[in-house]
Order: sequence, then C-alpha cells, then structure tokens
Amino acid sequence: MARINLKRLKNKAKKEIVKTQNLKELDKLFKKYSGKRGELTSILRSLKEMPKTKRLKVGRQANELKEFLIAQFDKRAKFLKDKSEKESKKKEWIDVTLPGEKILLGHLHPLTQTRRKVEEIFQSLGFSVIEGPEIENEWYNFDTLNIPKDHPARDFWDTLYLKGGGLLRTHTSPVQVRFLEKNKPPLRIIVPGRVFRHEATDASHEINFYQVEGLMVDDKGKISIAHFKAIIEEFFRRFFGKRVKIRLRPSFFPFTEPSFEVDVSCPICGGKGCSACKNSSWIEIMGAGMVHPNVFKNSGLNPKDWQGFAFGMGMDRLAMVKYKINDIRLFYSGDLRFLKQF
Ligand code: FA5
Repeated sequence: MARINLKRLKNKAKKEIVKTQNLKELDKLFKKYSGKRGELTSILRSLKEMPKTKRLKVGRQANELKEFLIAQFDKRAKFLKDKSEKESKKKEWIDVTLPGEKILLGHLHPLTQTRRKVEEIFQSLGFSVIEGPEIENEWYNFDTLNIPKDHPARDFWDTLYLKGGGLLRTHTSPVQVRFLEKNKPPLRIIVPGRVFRHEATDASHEINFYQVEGLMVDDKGKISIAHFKAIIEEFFRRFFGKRVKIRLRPSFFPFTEPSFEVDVSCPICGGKGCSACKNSSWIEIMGAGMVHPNVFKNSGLNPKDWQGFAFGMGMDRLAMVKYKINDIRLFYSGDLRFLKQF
C-alpha cells in the first residue's frame, strides 16, 4: 500500500515540478511535498506507527524518494533561474540618444599659470630655467649671501629650522651661489620655486609662497642697472600685456650693492589705497641689485672679473597684480569658487 502511494507521489511530483514557471511556484510546490505538513513529510512521520519490517522497507523507499525529489527541485530551480536571467538580459537595452555624463575638467592653478608665463617670457629673453632644493642649509641660505651668523639681516628671513641642521629656504637666492659654483659666466638664469618664512600672515604675506630668482652675469663693466631695468620693464610689458608703472626704491640686501626694491602701481585700488597695497598705492614685487663682490668670492669667482645683477620676485604678488586679487591667502585656500575664475 505504502509502495503504491510512494510511486504515485513520485509521478505526481515529477509532473508538477516540470509545470512550474517560476521560483515562487517551485518553492510553493516544495512545501507541498516536503514542508511541515507536506505529503512526503507525513509519510515519514507515520513510519513510527508501522510494524518494524514494514517500517524498514517503507522508510528506505521514502528516504530515496525524498533525495530524488530534492534533486528534481534543484534541477528545476537552476533551469528557472537561468531562464529568468536570460529574459531580463533580453529586456536590457541602451538608449543611445541619452545625453552623456559631463566630465568635469580642472585647470592649472593660477600660480602655476603665472609660473609658466614667467618662464616662457624669460626663456624668450635668453634665460635658462634652473631649480634648487627647498630644504637648504645655513651656509647657502645665509652665509654665502653675505649674511654671517649674528647678522641682523637673518631676522628678515626668519624660517623653520629642521632637526639635523637643515632649514626651509626663505628665498631662491641660495641657488645663485649653487649655480655660480658649477657654471662659469657669462650666464643668464631664472630660478622659480617655493620658499618659506616664519612670519604673521596678512593680505600680502604668506608663510609659504613662490619666488623667481633672476641672475645675469658677464665680464666686468658689461652689465649695469640699466640692463636690469630694461629687462624687467620688458618682462612686465609682456606679462601684463601693457606698460605698467614701476618704481625702483633704494633698499638694502647684504648680497647686492647697490640694492633696491621694485614696486608696481596697485591695480586693485588704482592708487586710492587698499589692504593689498597697505594704502600706499604701490605693491612691492621684488628685491634686486648688483651682485655683491662677496657673493662672487663665496662662489669661487674673482669679483674683479665679473659683474651682474640679481633679483628675487614674488610670484604670488605678480599674480595678485595681474588678476586683481586682494588677498594672497586665497591662493592657498583650496576654495573652488575662487579657483574656478581662472
Ligand atoms: C628676498 O627674498 C631677496 N632674496 C630678493 C633679492 C634677490 C634681492 C636677489 C636682491 C637680489 P624679499 O624678502 O624682499 O627679498 O622678498 C622678495 C619678494 O618676495 C618681495 O618683493 C615680495 O614680492 C615677495 N615676498 C616676500 N615676503 C613675502 C611673503 N611673506 N608672502 C608673499 N610674498 C612675499
């Protein structure tokens, strides 16, 4: 009796399994046979009430049927899953008329743009572009530039000293000596780069900014301040795209003699006075002068043979004047509302 039931159950289940159209139907069917109150489950439960010989026989057959059904359900489940995946793939399509996603393009930082323009102009005037280390030592940053240990000028260029004797360079001037040591004049170089100062920040001062050093050396008597003025005026004319008003103001640098500062008329306030020019209507752009004999000596050159000019220009200040920016700190703020304007 039990054997006939099991056979019938097997055929019925087989037919019903192949008729299922999706995993939900298959799951429902599985519960009908093997769920808590499933047909096969009730047969297995009734075993304990059967006499021993019958129980052994029916038990074995029922367990065989159980394994058979599990295999059938698994097979159908795989089939239905593959089928539904294929169907959903068929439904997928690409709308080629949809507008593409816009890729956001960045651009060079205004200071990088400034540096490239500066390099381009000086290269066209015959200057080579040279680099030097940002981590310097006292010898090159101060001593070779005629600023011995206890000289008060060291206070102008207070910096951050590193453990082990190094320091963050306060200007690009040390590269003058580094280059002169290895290269015999005549020569014309510019040295763009990052410099550091230990000072309070305001609208025109940062603790980290960019300079470009310039150095032109030739035989004694060949280079004068007139050459410097002509070159720097030509540079400004090309950089700003028009003639700008500049003034040379006598100053002091231990590594130049005579020394002067070059100011540009403030384009931000047009001379009325503002925070960028500290109400003076001029913005100081660079320090300059004729190379001091001691700098030649410290570079291994005889000052009787050579003469030249040097300058150190603030690149941030140049960019401020060109783009009419009233606060240097904006360059380092990382504020996209500011940067996107360039
Ligand atoms: C120097 O650094 C000299 N090495 C320049 C020099 C070179 C003179 C060669 C003679 C011969 P000074 O400290 O003045 O000088 O700086 C030069 C320029 O760097 C300034 O004119 C200004 O444009 C810029 N600068 C100086 N300090 C700051 C600062 N804290 N933030 C932004 N720019 C600055």
